[in-house]
Amino acid sequence: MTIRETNPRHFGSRAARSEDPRFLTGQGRYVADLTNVGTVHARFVRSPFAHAKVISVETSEALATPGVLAVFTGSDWADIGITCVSSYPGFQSSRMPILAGDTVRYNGEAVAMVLADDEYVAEDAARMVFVDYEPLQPLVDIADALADGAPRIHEDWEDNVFVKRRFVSDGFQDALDAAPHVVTQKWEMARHSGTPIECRAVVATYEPGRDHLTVWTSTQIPHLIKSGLAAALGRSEDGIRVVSPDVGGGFGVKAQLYPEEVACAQAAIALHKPIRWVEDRREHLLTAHHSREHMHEATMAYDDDGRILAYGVEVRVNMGPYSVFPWTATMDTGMAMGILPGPYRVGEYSASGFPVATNKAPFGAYRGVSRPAACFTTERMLDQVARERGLDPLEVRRRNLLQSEDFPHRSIGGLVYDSGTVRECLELLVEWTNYEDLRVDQERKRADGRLMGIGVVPFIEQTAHTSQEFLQRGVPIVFGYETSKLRLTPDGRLIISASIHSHGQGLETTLAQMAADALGIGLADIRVEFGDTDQVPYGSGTFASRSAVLAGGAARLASLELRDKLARVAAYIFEAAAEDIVFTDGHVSVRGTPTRAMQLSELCRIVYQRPEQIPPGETPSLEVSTTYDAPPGTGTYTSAAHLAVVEVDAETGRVQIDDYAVVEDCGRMINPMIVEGQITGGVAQGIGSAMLEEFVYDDQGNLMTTTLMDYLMPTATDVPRVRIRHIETPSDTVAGVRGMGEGGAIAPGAVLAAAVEDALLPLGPVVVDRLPLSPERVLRYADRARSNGR
Ligand code: MCN
Ligand code: SMO
Repeated sequence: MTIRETNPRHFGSRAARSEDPRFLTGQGRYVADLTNVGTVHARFVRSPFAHAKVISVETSEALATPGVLAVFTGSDWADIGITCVSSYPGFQSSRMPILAGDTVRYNGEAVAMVLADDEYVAEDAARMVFVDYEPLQPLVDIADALADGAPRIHEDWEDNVFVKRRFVSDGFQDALDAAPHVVTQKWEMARHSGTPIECRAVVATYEPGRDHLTVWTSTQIPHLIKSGLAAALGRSEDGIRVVSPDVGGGFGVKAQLYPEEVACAQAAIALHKPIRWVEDRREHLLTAHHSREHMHEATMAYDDDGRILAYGVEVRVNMGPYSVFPWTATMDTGMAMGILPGPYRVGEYSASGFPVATNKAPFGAYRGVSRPAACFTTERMLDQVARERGLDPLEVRRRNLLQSEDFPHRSIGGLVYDSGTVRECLELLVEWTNYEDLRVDQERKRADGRLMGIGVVPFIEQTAHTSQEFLQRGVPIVFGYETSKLRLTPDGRLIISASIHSHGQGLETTLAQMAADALGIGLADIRVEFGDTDQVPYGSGTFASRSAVLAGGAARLASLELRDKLARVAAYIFEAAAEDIVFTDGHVSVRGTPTRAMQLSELCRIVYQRPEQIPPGETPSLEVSTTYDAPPGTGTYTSAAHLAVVEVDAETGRVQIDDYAVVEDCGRMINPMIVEGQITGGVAQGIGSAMLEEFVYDDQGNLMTTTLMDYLMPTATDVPRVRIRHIETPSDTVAGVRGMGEGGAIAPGAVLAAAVEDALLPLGPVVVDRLPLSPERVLRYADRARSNGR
């Protein structure tokens, strides 16, 4: 798409984030800040068992507690639930209850909801709901659920797999059979999640006179929550308004409909009172959807030079018991099957995907969705090839990477890579970090008995996934587009209403930067609003690194249309040609005739308030709504390469990250400072995934890590300064932008595992096959390396 250049002044600048003064001075407005008169507080009674029959729920003592208004149980709402069915043939459907009925299927599943006029009373009364459980055999791990004779999570299912999918290219088996070398290896990534600062929170009100429900909820996807609530409650969408105010981090965790949202809405309808539920951290760790628990069995056939001949992966993901809305239970397996070939030439490919139902908490999105696991497996496989062929890991990548001229590339995983500079990113990274010198330094350190390791990983980040991609994934809602509505006020200020949302990404700033230049308007004169389904156009929300491309693209297109209209009006007033009207710094003038000029605000006032002065046939309005659907394909792809240098202490298991460097190409950057912030934040989360974060369950399916004392997140001392350089290759989207919000989190697992494995090499060879690399696990790898080295 070609777009007229619009005198870039704000687009591309390192503008300070306009939302930050609000956030940094404690003036953000979150769901928990809402105070409605007469609010009723909700607490949930949650199952202490992973799998059990619910024999009875005794509520009378709780109900007798002064201040308690109501207690709901599964039998009250037996007909309400969340169902999300994939269109893949054979998909076994599940219904996520709002409150569990006769069976609980994970530790923490809500069994009853207690409503009281005080939060503490609600909490105390929740302890007086007595539930009689009959424990059933829990299916904790993937192996438990797949074992012969395993009990079924859902009685009407044939087995515990939501759906089995397989892809095998025609020549795969022959290539495998004929290959001179084959490596096979199992890879595992621990269950963890996004863990935003703000936990979930819901306030719901119901006006019986209008039969109207308003639900404030901390979500990334307000319109989809509305659709999901309408379906779950059997109500029409016009009777529901969903508002998501400031969101204190989403990271994917807030990109699905939760039973608590439905429960609060239903309680508001039942009681005709405002209902408020603010999740605590324990509930969050226990029940806000988890992610990442992948197990891959990979086989790679390669030639003497380390070139990939065939690649096969069986992907199993521990999904918990239910298919979540709107993603379905196939989100991670489907995405992995598509993206595993990554930026490499893979001629023959086989992939199977088994989303496995278990008695762990439900599984949803987390920054990178499946790609951290896919990147981990593919990159770790290449590291094994390198070692077996006696090649430098960098060299193996060079031999297999797609070249610039290979793009656009239809991957054997079924994706269409629009363009890419992954090779250029890798070469710049290698040159910039003096890779050859790092290897020399490593030799010197090894001679001194120090364990230094280097990991290097190129990858592509699929972003702004299009309708085609979502169709391919079999999800019930196809999210390919977004809408931005631009309105100029009579005093010349611009309001952008966007269908996406912002939860820390800086979109209040960057959407303004996308629209500012066409109208010659300053960022201080632009307000961006999101999150209120009554106020902003329909759209699916912020996930899949799509907001810059889709909502930004829509804002850009709308700004050009508004400019055209203003130019026609100004041309009429100035008796000039519309092409000669220029917009700069809040002024409208005729090119080359500076005397014929007026303030933008004056022009806007004329349109709205002196319609007799505008050209005949023009409407007195300055409002444009534009929907942008990204170009066909499966999204626009960002290229990147990450490098880490670590030093391992084999006595304590401590891994010190001495350097972390990133080169990426997300096309034209709207705001390089924000892009760098996104990369740094993503890498910090990736370091958490790689080194620390793990939901540990015992063999009965009880979650052991329910506080931030035992679920460890990275802090400032765990994250080095991330060094970043850019390449800017425009894509074919509006303004040449590619998404990038997840990329930082995709590679760190693969990079750090490679670096640790490399560091341990002087002790002996070992395969670092599982994350996170806790000190305990590093010590085990060191022991294994020593015994392999003997
Ligand atoms: N940007 C830019 N130039 C580009 C591309 C992006 O300036 N070429 C800017 C964008 O304008 C936007 C930010 O970078 O301000 C991220 O843009 P984009 O890649 O479009 O991603 P989204 O805005 O759609 O954000 C979603 C993405 C996802 S999927 C997760 S998960 C995640 C992430 O963003 N969650 C986050 N980053 C997060 N950052 C914060 N602080 N909080 C979260 O919850
Ligand atoms: S996990 Mo991001 O919300 O796609």
